[in-house]
Amino acid sequence: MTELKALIFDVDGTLADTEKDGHRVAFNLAFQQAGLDWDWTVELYGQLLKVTGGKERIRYYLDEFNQDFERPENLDHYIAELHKSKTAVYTRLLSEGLIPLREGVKRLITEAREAGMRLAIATTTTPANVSALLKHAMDEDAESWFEVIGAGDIVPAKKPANDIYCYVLDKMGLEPGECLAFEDSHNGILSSLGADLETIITVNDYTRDHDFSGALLVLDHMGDPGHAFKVLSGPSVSDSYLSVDLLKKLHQQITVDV
Ligand code: XBP
Ligand code: MG
Repeated sequence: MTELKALIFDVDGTLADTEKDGHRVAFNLAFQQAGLDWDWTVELYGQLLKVTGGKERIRYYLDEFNQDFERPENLDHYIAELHKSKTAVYTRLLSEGLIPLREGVKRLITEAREAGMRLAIATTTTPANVSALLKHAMDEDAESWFEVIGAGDIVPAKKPANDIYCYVLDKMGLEPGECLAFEDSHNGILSSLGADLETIITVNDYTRDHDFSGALLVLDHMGDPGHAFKVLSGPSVSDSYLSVDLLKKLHQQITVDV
């Protein structure tokens, strides 16, 4: 039987609810700083999340929602600069402790480390954003807990492409069957399943109604002792929170079933 050796985590929406009150706010402040009147409301941002990656999302906004904007000659450069200032704002917001980790995240990651499990990150967000979140919301040294941090433009294609998960697996020298992935969105699970990774989903307000076909388990959150998760789809489990034991049991079931 294949042993469960590693856990690979998405960041935005999975480790923390970063989109509505973090990334969205940072985009709007960067737009203001650049003298733009663009306003990404909570509702509009939900539509913009269809496209992953901040630079890609700005371009999608101009293509689909703001065609009247007079584009500068070098649009790529303009977007890159705008995005740079968005990253500066976003990391500042994180350093002010604006975004906490989601329920159960730190507990599960701590338990996994103690159990000797290998840990990695696979995300489309900019590396500086991952560092800031881990440092300010998890632990001063949390970045060092993760053997590989696959983030941002390190791969040619962002999620829903499987590139970032393939990159992480390759760096770790692991087969997909030795790992579990954690995601929160349709684009995320397309990416992880595209790399043949069994995936556990924790939904959030933006992703609750997404299609999670193929997920191993869909939960409202990871749960904690005293605050049980709700299983939204998948096998019925008697546990009330994600623990290393439960992950091993789920993984064993898949390996036995195959
Ligand atoms: C996260 C994203 C990112 C962030 C913005 O998706 O889509 O684009 O919203 O980050 P996932 P940057 O959780 O699937 O990785 O602005 O740094 O690109
Ligand atoms: Mg996500």
